[in-house]
Amino acid sequence: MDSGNSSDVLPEDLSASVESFFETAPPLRDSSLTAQKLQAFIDRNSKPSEDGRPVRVVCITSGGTTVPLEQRCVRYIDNFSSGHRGAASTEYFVKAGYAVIFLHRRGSCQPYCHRLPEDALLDLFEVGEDSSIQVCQSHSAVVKKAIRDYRTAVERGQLLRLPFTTIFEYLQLLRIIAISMKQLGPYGMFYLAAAVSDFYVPWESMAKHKIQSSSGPMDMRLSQVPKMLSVLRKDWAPMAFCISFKLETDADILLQKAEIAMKKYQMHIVVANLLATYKREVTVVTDNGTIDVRKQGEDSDVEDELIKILIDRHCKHLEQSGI
Ligand code: PAZ
Repeated sequence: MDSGNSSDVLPEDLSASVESFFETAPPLRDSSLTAQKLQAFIDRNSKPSEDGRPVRVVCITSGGTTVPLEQRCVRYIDNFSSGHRGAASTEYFVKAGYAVIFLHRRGSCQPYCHRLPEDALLDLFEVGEDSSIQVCQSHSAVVKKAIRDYRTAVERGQLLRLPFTTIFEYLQLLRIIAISMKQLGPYGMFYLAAAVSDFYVPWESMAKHKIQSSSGPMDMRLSQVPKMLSVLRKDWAPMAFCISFKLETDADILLQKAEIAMKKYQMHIVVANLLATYKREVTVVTDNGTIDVRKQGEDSDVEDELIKILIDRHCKHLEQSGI
């Protein structure tokens, strides 16, 4: 049984840096509207489903966070992530009956849309002689499927999309989501695939206006972003099932780094992937071994296999939680 003994107190220095991060971050725009939408989504999905079983809810994070260098931001540091993994994973979780909170970078890949042809949007349509607009025959099957799948997910109340751009927005939203999901206990899951900045410029020490090149070469000191995974596990949603991702470029250190992250942040699973191969293979790292997951064919997604394994582990987590 997961006793929630991950809810030990946080080290004092971490608590202080977390508090200072949130106190000094620029406030979220529309935070009360977001909180309302989130609560309505969680309430709807806290009720048992038609088969009498409680709905499982997963928060999927997707895309990279930015670190602004100026308060009126012209320049920023970015993190590598197209959002493809998060978008594809959302579809597989929805198909398996989960409700998904899709916390994504604005402009990154979206569930169902990313299946559409990569052609320019306007190449998908044609204007008929009567001026009606139609999808070109060559693309109609794929467009119909994307629309149907998307509408079904939304109509069944299985998909809530929340956007972020900066590290400040991302962490504030993650905190609101996690605290709202606490009530779901072990039925809640976090699938943290976003590429999150490790360093940032605190808002109060950030240049207010565009940094001028006429001032010559620039020296910049970045602060460390507090390790929020610990806070998520210990404080925000201690009973939830937590999966984080580890991306490396050096195969020799990947598994070791994933195992360290798993222990340090008390993750249930860390999914390890290499920049050179992450689209076709990942390794699931658990406290009792590793599982290599590969995509099964040219038209398949590695996420299809991955999500099956994670759902199986989540079921075991529910059993161990005495549910
Ligand atoms: O978004 P994407 O499909 O282009 O890439 C996914 C990924 C490589 C960002 C993800 O699998 C991942 O490893 N995220 C965590 C990155 C990190 O270690 O910070």
